[in-house]
Amino acid sequence: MMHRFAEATRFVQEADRILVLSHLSPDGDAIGSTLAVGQLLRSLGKQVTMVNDSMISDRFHFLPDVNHIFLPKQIAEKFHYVIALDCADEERMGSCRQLFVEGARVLNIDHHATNHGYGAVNLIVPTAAATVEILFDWFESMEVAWDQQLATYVYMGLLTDTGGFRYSNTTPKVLRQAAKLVEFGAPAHELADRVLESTTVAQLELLQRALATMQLSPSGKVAWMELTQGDYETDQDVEGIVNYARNIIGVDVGILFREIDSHTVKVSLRSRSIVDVGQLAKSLGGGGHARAAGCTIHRSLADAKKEVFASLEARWGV
Ligand SMILES: [Mn+2]
Repeated sequence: MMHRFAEATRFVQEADRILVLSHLSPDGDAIGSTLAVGQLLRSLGKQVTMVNDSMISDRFHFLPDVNHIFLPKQIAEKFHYVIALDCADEERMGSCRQLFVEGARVLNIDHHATNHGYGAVNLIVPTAAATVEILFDWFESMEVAWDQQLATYVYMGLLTDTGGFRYSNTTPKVLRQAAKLVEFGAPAHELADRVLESTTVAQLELLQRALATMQLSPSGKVAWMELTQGDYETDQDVEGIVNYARNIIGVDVGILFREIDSHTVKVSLRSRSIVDVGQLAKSLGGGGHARAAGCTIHRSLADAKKEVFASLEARWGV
């Protein structure tokens, strides 16, 4: 890995103007890694433009400099050097790709097992709990001077991608990194409170509607909920709802079916231990991790449900 870090460092050294981006509908790891790399590059005297395809969820608005992450349409120039963070593939960048010059060099830093290495330089570590875990090691290899802000960004990614240090990706290494980040000044309690323990009335009302639709498969191993058009206004309100299905004792797979329009359904998948929902999502044209994944199915809600249940039955017998 050390020579990969050196390659990444060289990539940064040879560029002066760098576009930093992450995946659409960014989560805490995507936003934390974008802001962390932005700060690192500025400290090295580089001109940095941070961009994301989607609006940043309100819950992250307290993070310093988060208002410097722009939408692609707000940026006029095009870039020769791009750092892509937490993006399993180029589609996940959304419209950010319009800001690349033809043949732009990409540094691809990610922890998704499905990432095939679309960059000129690739730092892909599928065993990492979060993209920020890789950044932590890269920064250490550069002997970066940590401050509270940088520690906050990196901690944010660890916190959210491990579900508050509860998921199976919470390794001793993650906890050691987290401990160091708290020593560097990351406000652990405040971050958990703002990001994991806070909700809006709209979010609770949506949860209420979703819970009212909860159903269990005959085996008791699959639980699902559905939201139809008009149930919700923003993607951010939907975050986390799927976990309520997976959390039921005895359930292995929790699913949220979300109707976007009469022939498009977004499917969020969570599993406890048996079903690799990353593989399931991939077979349906999506992606993700073994325990958390998603896909979009271009069918009616009823047909999308049939398709997912048929795959689960055929491949995992649940
Ligand atoms: Mn991630």
